[in-house]
Amino acid sequence: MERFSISIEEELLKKFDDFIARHKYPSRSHAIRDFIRDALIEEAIKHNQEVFGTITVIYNHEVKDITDRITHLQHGYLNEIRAAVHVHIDEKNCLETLIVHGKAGVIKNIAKGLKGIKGVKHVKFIMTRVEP
Ligand code: NI
Repeated sequence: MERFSISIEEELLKKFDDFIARHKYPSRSHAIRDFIRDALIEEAIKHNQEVFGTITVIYNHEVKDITDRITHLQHGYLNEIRAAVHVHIDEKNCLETLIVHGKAGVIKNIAKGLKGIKGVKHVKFIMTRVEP
């Protein structure tokens, strides 16, 4: 590991230390490494790099043709959708989580496509990638 020192305003450092305590980071170094990775991942997403992610969808399966529409959309992304898990929430509602891998822009399009299907109640996605 390399070491480096940084200059920081006293008040900002105090806020940082409080943040670290609230978020249970074991050290300042650990927190800073986490922030750097976050920044690199955000930049990679902006530049449409390859990412891994999950897309979680909540929908009412009683809405006409919704299951077919969701399945049809997924078949359009054979290379990106690596796995899918389905859970029946109650009589009407389903939760499906897709594990995806591909260009960030394509992953966003999958999420947008799902949002546009009638009967879909909520879509949430996260993207990440391996950084050193
Ligand atoms: Ni279901």
